[in-house]
Amino acid sequence: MLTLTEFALVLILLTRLCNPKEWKFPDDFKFGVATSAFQIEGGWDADGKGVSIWDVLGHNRSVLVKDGSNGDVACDSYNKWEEDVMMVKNLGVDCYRISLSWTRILPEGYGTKINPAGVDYYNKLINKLLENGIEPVITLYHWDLPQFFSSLGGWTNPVIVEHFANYARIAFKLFGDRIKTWITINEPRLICQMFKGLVGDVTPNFPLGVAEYLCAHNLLKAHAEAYHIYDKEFRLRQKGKISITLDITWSEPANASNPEDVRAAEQNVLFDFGIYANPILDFDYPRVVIDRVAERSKLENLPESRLPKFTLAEKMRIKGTYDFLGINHYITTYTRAVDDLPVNRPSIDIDAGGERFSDPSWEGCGAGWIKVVPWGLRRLLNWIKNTYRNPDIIITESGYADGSEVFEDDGRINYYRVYLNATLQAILEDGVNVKGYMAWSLMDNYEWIFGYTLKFGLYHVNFTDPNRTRTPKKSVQYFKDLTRTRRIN
Ligand code: PNW
Repeated sequence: MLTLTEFALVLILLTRLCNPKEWKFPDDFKFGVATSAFQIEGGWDADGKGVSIWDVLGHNRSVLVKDGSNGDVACDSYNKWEEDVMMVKNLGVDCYRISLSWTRILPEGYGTKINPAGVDYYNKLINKLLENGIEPVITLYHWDLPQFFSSLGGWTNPVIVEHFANYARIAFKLFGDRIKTWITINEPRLICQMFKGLVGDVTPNFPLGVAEYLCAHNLLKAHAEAYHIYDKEFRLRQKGKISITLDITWSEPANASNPEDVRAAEQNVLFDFGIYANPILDFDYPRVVIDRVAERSKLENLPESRLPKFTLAEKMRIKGTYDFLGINHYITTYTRAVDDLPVNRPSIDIDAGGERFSDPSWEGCGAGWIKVVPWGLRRLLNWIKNTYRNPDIIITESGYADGSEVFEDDGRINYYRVYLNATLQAILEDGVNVKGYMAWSLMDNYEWIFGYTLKFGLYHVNFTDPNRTRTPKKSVQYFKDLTRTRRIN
């Protein structure tokens, strides 16, 4: 005779056998690869392009870049775009995420003086992708701010909102007839917290703990304006979707049975990610962010909170401005609760509290800040599902860096295998609505302040060769098999 438990186990086994859930990506799931304009195009002053803050950083302050390099030529995609399209096609992916260079289209950054050569470049690229059955996914802003806005304080100045809206409208008008997926802004956290709304080498008196919040505030408004312009003026005819891409670092409590650690870990996610996600997917900034910044501002004897307040009308205008949620994910850390640091100089890190660390046993890669922790991705996907009513999610970046030239890139292959498996677990076992996964990156490229020292590409690029020759790494074959079978081997 079977006991009740044994009977239950046999029953579960039988149901599993009769209904084997196919370990396969759903038919509507999209695979893709991603790049961004400044990191690959080069042609920094070609055919009437205007100057961006990253051009200026690379020319005047390249000491800030690890190898002293700039993006003047980068992967030379301004000239080699046809080859890029063939590389994407070879992978068998459904889409290619690129970004537009604001100053290639509007050299001055503001107004309506459009550069025809820039428009021509993106038209050719978009059309070629479509001819080859690849969907172009377009990010309007991937960090290359027109230099003009820099002296005005970049994203910390509210005038940016109308100028971004103006640029967005021009882009929808020029290219929207062929674009089904738009992303307004890539990774506000990095723009505001790492680069302080500019490019990051801030002066000693820079208002830390203030500028980051001003930047976030303006950026959220700019995103919402672009969304509403699309919604009101273009959606009916163009029938696309539009949202934002937020980067999310997963923060796991150091000790899950210690409520203080649990609170500290979630607080970190809310300060990094919720500060942008909440106003868009819920309403206003997260309560804990509002309260903590107000409380600490008071301790600092400030007349009001360093976190600006939205009016009710603004909250309403930002709420719901997403057709899906784009996320970029690279990092998982543990967080433990620590006593708040004394009031000294304000900083967003102190506002967020807690202490982050990673497990030394986690496998690393060329980029010290990336560790291979696939369960972090699964947890964060579930957290988003539970916190924001299960939105459609597109993973718009995820990737692995080598610190040197590696062609037999088994580390990268393993990374994609385990991260894609975590994605599949989230979809099939947890019911998270993940609709796509884009690998960062199609090819090695200009990795911001790391210059050309970090290699994220599926294709290798030879940066000492004037031809910028591209060569497939072993991971290209892995991706071809993945997109053909839609299974993780
Ligand atoms: C993203 N971090 O940046 C960007 O969207 C890409 O342009 C970039 O090339 C890619 O990730 C790889 O770095 C990030 O330190 C940079 O947490 C740094 C972090 C996260 C994202």
